[in-house]
Amino acid sequence: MEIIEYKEIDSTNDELRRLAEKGAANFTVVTAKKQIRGKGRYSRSWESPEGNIYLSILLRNLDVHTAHQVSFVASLAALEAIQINLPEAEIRLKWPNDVLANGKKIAGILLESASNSSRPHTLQYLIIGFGINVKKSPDYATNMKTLGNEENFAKIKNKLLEEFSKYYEMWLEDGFGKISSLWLKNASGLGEKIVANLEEKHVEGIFRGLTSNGELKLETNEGEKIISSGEVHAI
Ligand code: BT5
Repeated sequence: MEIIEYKEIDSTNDELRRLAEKGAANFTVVTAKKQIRGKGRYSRSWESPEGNIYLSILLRNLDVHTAHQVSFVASLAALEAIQINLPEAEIRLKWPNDVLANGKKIAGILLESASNSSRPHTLQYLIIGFGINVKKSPDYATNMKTLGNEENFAKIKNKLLEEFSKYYEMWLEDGFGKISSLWLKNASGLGEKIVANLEEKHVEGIFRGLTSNGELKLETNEGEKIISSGEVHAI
């Protein structure tokens, strides 16, 4: 595993994409102390001052149909890396890929992929970007320092990479089943009423779990609905 560290970069995901286009190997990692244009999903921005962790991992040769399941692998790794430093806090996972500490967002994960025109069933690469708030966060979110830990960046990063490798191996060997049940054990809002804000409408229902492929199962007044993308909020 090669780890490339920057003091400052536009976005660790963007840098890793540039390196991937030049042939960077499977499991190349990019980290930065600060990002100038940190990104969330749907072109949102990710506040990225110095004092937090910004880390992206490159994976190659994944199946197009199951690659999105790596977001659950990544969430579990982030959970472990945060929990070890905040043993007292309640760490929960929010579909599809947020990590909450005592109910507030402490980490976000962004998956970006590139397809392969000559091999349409295999991704050319997948980039998994982690933003973990260690010392700083926006007012509506939280960070490790606020929650009382003695932050040690190297320890958190090493734990994140170690746990990611462990869960990734588990996923490669055993498929999504085990990962899914571990994720559900730590999920926020299971059995509770939530609303999924899709592009054009809002769907309300009880969060009943995940499908075998990682979609969200909602029990609504019109029966079970499967949500494969979008936003979910507790109501
Ligand atoms: C995410 O997006 O949660 C994915 C964030 C991924 C960031 C990492 S950092 C390393 C790598 N390089 C990048 O450029 N990105 C990845 P989303 O679910 O769309 O959430 C974005 C929303 O979270 C924003 O619209 C804000 O409301 C909120 N937000 C922004 N900065 C935050 C922060 N530092 N902590 C908590 N919430 C934040």
